[in-house]
Amino acid sequence: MLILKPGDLRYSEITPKPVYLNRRRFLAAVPAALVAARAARGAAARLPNVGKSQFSTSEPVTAENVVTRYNNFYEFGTGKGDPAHNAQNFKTENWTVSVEGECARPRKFSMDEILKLAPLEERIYRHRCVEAWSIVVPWIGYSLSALLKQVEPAPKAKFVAFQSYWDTRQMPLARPEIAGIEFPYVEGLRIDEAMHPLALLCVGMYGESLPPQDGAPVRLVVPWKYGFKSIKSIVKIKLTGGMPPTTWNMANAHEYGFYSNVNPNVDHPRWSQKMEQRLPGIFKNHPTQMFNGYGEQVASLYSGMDLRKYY
Ligand SMILES: Nc1nc2c(c(=O)[nH]1)N[C@H]1C(S)=C(S)[C@@H](COP(=O)(O)O)O[C@H]1N2
Ligand SMILES: [Mo]
Repeated sequence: MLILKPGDLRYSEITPKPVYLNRRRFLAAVPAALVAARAARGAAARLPNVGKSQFSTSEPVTAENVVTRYNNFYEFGTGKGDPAHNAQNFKTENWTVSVEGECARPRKFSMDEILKLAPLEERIYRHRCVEAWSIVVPWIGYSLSALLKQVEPAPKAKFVAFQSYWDTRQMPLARPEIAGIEFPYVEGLRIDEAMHPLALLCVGMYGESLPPQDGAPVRLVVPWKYGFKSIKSIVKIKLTGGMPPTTWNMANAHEYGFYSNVNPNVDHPRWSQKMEQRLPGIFKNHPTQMFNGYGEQVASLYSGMDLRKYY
């Protein structure tokens, strides 16, 4: 179990967290039946065979209990502590992601298939919310490009549209009149942004599968853009010819553009973006970097573009 290749891994067979904790405590005396136990509904589970990544920052990682208790996931409430509380019983079994649109081989992927598609890597990325708080997170996944290549994007595909799960029975707070945004949550990238190796299809963090409040079972992480581009709990990915609508742009186009690259030189209409609050710190005393520090890798995607106009 501990030495499975990625191809041997089934999402339903990932060791459930209580078993994993037990194993750490009683390593010598683990009954085989316990090791083989199926993941309980929604339980965090250890991901085996996670490689290191050349894209990781060496900055100190933010504590897991900070990152998993301070969330934006409006489907589960707008308070920072709401998702950790309200998403606990989020049911994600039999999850599929439909990848469709302008491509030769549109199809649905199960989580088992997604976990086998490419070797899992740990990527320690800076994450910068447009609200000016930031964290450093050891995400687990692989480049989104690996999934997109599976469906063979057509030359007509110029953008990629993403859609989150939405079900008001599981997410009673996911209503525009409560959350102030439309649902389902949607996001988008230009195709070259989506194919960039830094754009991460993320299935875990801190060595385990994603907890519900951080976007279980699969989300996007786009580290050079403001956090709201990193859409959670993805059910649909569509290759499109035109620029797709995005949730925060629809809510307030003046404040949130399609690109939303981290940029300390372009202020939000209501606050400066020059500095950030690195959690669990309480002061905005950490300088924000252009493209969140990923300019060397991604700046060429925007050469010749006026980043004040394309904010
Ligand atoms: N579906 C969905 N995805 C979402 C959001 C959301 O409300 N709904 N919030 C976004 C915002 S604003 C941020 S900062 C990040 C937060 O990710 P984290 O809670 O894992 O740190 O998720 C993004 N993805
Ligand atoms: Mo955010």
